[in-house]
Amino acid sequence: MWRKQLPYRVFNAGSLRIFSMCPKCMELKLPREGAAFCTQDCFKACWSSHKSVHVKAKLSSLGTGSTGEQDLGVLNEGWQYCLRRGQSRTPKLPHFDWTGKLRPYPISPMRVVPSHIDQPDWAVDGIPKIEPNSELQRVVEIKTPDQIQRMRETCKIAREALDAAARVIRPGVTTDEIDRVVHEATIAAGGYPSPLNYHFFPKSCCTSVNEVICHGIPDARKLEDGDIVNVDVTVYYKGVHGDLNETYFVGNVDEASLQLVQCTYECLEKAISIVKPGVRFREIGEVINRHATMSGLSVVKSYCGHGIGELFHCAPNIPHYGRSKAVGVMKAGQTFTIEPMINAGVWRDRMWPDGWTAVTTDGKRSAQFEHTLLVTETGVEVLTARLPSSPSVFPWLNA
Ligand code: EYL
Ligand code: CO
Ligand code: CO
Repeated sequence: MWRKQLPYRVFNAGSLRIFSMCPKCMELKLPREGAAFCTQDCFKACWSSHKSVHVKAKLSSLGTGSTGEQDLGVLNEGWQYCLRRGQSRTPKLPHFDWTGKLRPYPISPMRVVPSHIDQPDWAVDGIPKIEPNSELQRVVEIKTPDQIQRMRETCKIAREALDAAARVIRPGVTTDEIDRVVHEATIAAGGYPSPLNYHFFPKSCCTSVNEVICHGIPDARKLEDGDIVNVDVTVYYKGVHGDLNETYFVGNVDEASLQLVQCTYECLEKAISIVKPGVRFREIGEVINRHATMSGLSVVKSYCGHGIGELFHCAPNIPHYGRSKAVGVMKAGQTFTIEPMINAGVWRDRMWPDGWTAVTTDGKRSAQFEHTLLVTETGVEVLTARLPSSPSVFPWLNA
């Protein structure tokens, strides 16, 4: 989901960021990325675990089985602490007025994508270069038959990676383990997990538990009986992206959470059912808002659906709330996502100190479903539709 106010101000600061460099890493000529700390305080807070980087680097320089993978592990070790300027995720929790019971946990080193896989332009340095400057941020592209065929293939890979994640969800599994499954399913199919290093996002998918609205970072927290967890997968393959997500039940979930997740599923289905040439984009939010409010639920306003194709995010912007200022009408050949986030309590969102995790301000639960869609001459094709092989995890879909 894309923030209505594009977060470029925040993220472009990344390229201008002034880091504190670890002097020992400089001496050992270790890669800058692993040696950079957002502040002196962050460096001090991280020292007890960071210093192992020097030992590992010395070992690998002595030729004790130095592989590219080990080097990348060293290179990325600093990132789990340096997610945002002055904020450390672990081992010390930052001061924050947490809105619910959930807390951040440590995150594992960045996963590696084999070099034979075609990467989007942010994979190396975290900064998308084509996307923000493209005219496709303003005009909605009509895809060619070749682009559409490639998107069908990519979306199927994304669907299968999400289904693989759904199959491992149960109490005791960490969200990092879900990320590993998504990452491996994606690269096994020859794709790149689009979120990985997108604006420095450190993982291959988003996992959003309970009061997390979206963009939760997979971490060491074990899923608990009664949790709900959204898994959001985007794959880059043959030069195009495919984006979808679903919210799953962990063990036995209370009735209110069942209602929340089912209503959110229905919101997406109802929105998809109106898609055809000539319909205003702003109608999508009207349909979603009507169904959610009828069930006593609220619609998140800060994050929207988006155009997708050779770019991960482009025009059109698709608000999920009512009375929006969204402009334009749908035309055959357009591709975009619908990804409503529905809250059990109030619609307002806040961001965790990590700069990514969006949570409800009242700490109540939030659910989401997402599809990538193609407008056809007669209606809509759901490019990320469930497959005969998809696991049956939603009771309302069972006959
Ligand atoms: C990474 C980058 C801030 C995703 C979507 C992962 C998160 C927060 C910066 C949109 C934007 C997924 O469309 C998306 N999901 O459906 N950023 C995304 N990230 C990220
Ligand atoms: Co999306
Ligand atoms: Co998504």
